[in-house]
Amino acid sequence: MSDNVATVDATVSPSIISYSDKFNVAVPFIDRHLNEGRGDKVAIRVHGGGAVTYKTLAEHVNKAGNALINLGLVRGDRVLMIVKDSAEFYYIFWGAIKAGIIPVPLNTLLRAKDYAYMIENSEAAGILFSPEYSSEVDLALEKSEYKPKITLLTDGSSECLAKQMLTASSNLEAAVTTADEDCFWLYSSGTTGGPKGVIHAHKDMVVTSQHYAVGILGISDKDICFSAAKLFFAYGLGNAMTFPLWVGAEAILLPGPPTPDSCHEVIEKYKPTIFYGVPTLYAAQLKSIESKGTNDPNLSSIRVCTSAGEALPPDLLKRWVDKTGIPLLDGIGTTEILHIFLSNRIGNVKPGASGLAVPGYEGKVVDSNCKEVPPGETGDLMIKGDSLLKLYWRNPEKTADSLKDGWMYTGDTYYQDEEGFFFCCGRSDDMLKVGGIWCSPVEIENKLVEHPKVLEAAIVGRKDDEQLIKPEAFIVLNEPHDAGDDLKAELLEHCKSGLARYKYPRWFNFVDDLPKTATGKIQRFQLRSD
Ligand code: 3UK
Repeated sequence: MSDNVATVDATVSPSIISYSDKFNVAVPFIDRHLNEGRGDKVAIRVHGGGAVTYKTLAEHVNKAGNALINLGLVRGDRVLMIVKDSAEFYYIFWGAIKAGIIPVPLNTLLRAKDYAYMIENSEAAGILFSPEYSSEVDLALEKSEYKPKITLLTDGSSECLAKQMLTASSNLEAAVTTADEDCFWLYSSGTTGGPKGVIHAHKDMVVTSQHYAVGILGISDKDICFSAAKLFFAYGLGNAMTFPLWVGAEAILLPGPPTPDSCHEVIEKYKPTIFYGVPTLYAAQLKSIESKGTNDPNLSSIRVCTSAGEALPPDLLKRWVDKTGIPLLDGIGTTEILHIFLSNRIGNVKPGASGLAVPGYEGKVVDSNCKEVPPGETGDLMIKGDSLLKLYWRNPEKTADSLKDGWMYTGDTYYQDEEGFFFCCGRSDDMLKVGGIWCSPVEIENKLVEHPKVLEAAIVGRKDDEQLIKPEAFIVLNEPHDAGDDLKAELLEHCKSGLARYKYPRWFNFVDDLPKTATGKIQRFQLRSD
């Protein structure tokens, strides 16, 4: 077998994937398309920007990889990416991988203290960022004890990466790596402790693209993909980058925030065939469509929509399908497993369920002894498959707690019905998913307690009118007589100014005390309204 080849036997289900001994995943995802005659086909269209062909993509990936090497980065170095959805995101991510450097895309909505933590935790050799995020990154670099060798804007300055790429060679030999070797990281958050570095291997993007995108979505080079979820999420990374690149399809990128109006504009203009969203956005899109009466956006190019990040309420699913006639598939994925492993199918959707196991993955619901429970009984969801993280960076305890004999605890509570469909019953910890994005109650509580008038705070999830979870605050004040709408407004501002923008509490309640365990741990479940 030649080097850098993944061979797929799709005559069996699940398809069997094998890898050449030497395997750098940048070659099948980027260079292969030139050998297969797709050089002039469009790979990426940026809303408000230009189009990039597969040939230009391959050249720019090489230039970016060479620029990183020329800047002094070496194999195994981590490079943090705080980069908006853009062609540069692709160049840096794949250029790094091809050069054996490890890209670590970070959530661009985070704040300086989050970035400072990640800089220190990863001991990154480099940090690359879009100009939009300069102020948070500059602050983070000031705060961080650890100083990366290279800090560089992607574009827009005399020293930026785009400038370095101009003079870099457009030829780059792929670093000799193997299918199981470290390839890229993503950060995942938990209720306690800082975010954890999730290490993925070269083969993992092949596995998710083949099993989910080909197996469930039936993606082909005729498809045009548009993901409202950004590339820095594992969900968006697959949707708008690895899936189209695996089959030679086209991706549409929206650099700005995904609002109903901006998404409808992109859909009408670029006519995607696959649209990937999150429940909060589908709810907002429906609201926008319903409020505009007769001028419905033209969504007719879309053959399938996906929903992930948080559970899709059955009523929302029904309203979407009634209004648009487009199938909407709820599926659950995690950063650790990289993409969706339980999913509904086109033509086989059960409202309220996360679906059946995606071929290539196995799922089971277990009790506290790790023993499988019968259908209808609730327990912990465990998943087995070939795209599971290798390990959490410098966190052997968490790695050992999460992985058992090739199975992974997802941290979700589920039950299975008689037909094998999986139903989500919430998290087994207190973490919240708000608009599909992680939200630690502890982080919001800590922010509230920073306010001089707040003695203690607890955050729980509460369902809004669309049945979607948002944070609700319960607050004990130092001086109970301060309670009132003015203080609520002040606390809201306090949270908005210091936290990522989706994390502020939508409801504030002043209470005399918080329910606690004997050891003083807040019992958040006692405060939940459902
Ligand atoms: C929750 C869901 C119910 C669940 C993700 C698609 O969300 C992704 O990854 P994250 O690491 O979060 C994982 C956690 O989110 N969740 C996600 N999808 C659903 N809960 N129904 C769903 N459909 O708690 C899970 O453990 O941010 C989503 C693809 C790749 C991903 N990484």
